[in-house]
Amino acid sequence: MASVEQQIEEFMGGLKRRNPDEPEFHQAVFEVAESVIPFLQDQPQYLEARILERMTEPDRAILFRVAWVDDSGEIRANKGYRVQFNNAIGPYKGGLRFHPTVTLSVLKFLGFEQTFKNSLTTLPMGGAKGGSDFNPHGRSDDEVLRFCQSFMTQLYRYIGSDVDVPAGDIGVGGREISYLFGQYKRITHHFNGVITGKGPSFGGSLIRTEATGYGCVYFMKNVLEHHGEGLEGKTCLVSGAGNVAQYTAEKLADEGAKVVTMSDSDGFVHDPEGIAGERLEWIKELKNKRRGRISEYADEFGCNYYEGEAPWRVPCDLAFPSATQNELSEDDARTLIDNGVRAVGEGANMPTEQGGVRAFREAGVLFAPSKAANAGGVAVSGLEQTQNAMRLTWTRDEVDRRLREIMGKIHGTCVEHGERSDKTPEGVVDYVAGANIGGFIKVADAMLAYGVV
Ligand code: NDP
Ligand code: 2IT
Repeated sequence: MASVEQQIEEFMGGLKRRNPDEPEFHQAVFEVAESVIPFLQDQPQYLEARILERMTEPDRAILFRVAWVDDSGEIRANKGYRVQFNNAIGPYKGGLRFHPTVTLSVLKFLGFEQTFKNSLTTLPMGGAKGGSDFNPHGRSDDEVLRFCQSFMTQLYRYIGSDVDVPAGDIGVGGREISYLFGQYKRITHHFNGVITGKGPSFGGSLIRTEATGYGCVYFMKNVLEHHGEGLEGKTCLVSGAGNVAQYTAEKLADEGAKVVTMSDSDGFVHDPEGIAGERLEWIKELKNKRRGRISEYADEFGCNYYEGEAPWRVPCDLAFPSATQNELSEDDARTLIDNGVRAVGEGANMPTEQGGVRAFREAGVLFAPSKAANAGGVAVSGLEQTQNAMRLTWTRDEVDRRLREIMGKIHGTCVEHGERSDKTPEGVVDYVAGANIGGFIKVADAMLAYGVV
């Protein structure tokens, strides 16, 4: 029998041969394989049934053309995608991303991770991801409307409230979800929970907008408390200034922590006074309404702006990468460790490069991987589906209570499977292993039950 390391290498060799030129997908699978293959050594039922091989092949990937007309009357064509990764435990569920960096590799990594994340939430949701290389930056509302209508005209036949339920992600917020749902309804005449993140007047759940950021902070609170610490008084770095970053910052301030940075793709602002209260409201207005740049914050509040840089060299206790994948390199991780970082909560999906993840785990930094830490968003999407199916709405307090409870359960699952890891020092839970193994088991058991599918 080959050693565990050889088995991982062989597995990854096969995956790379079958999926050439998909570096993000390889990275996401490697992180899982590294935790799950050692676990499988005592689980012959999963090994014999080749569950991991099957779980790394999407059920299907749908590719389509999105043609639309810009404001100057020019015809444009973008790529559209929906990767339906795995529906073993429930209808496909996952966001749509509109960003010029979107490729099949990016959506496969996201759909694969989503399968594990959704399994961790305890709700019945499979994994999917979709989107387009369309760039909404600088586009008028009319252009975004025409694009969304064209996108949905292609997508609608592949989704449904019991089939596949999209939501937002980078570049897809309340405006885009409304345009997409409006077009779905117009084509099909169906008003149902086919998409989540809707406005509160047409079936959206309260707290969905806040859920990813709030959930990430609730998860971090669990992590710190489990290790005998708390959030109060902690200095925090947040990257990004979008949906996840805004509500991570908001909840951190509520919990008595201080957020000193936020960023966008042009650079970051460092505000030692703390980004909270009216300063944070100003950022929401800037990003959600005026759609401006984070550099304007530095002019408004008289603090420093660093063009072309990420915030990771600012000394802190906690770091929350909340912008995009691979935004925190191994070097950044070492700088954070040298500066005494205690914990990292991944608000974005796979924001830390592989070498960075290894460095954090080896150094005993409490590292909360995205599958677990940012699962609050999709969890409240799941609660939106529940409310839509029941045709009623829960109060803010009710949804928030359920979100806290779910983040606590995810934490418990991670501890159960990550407590006795040899990848982290004694006494430090390995949340990477915990999330990967915990997410895997439920999906794997369903696939075993179905026979050969
Ligand atoms: P938004 O579009 O609201 O915000 C994205 C932010 O990240 C913006 O500040 C953007 O800056 C920045 N950003 C995007 N791409 C890059 C890049 N290539 N380099 C540097 N900065 C970049 O997206 P969300 O807040 O919704 O998503 C952020 C992350 O969180 C993503 O990884 C997403 O997958 C993940 N996530 C989102 C969930 C949700 O519910 N929305 C749920 C779980 C995870 P700029 O404006 O300059 O582009
Ligand atoms: O990455 C994610 O979990 C999301 N973008 C949210 C998906 C959802 O269906 O709410």
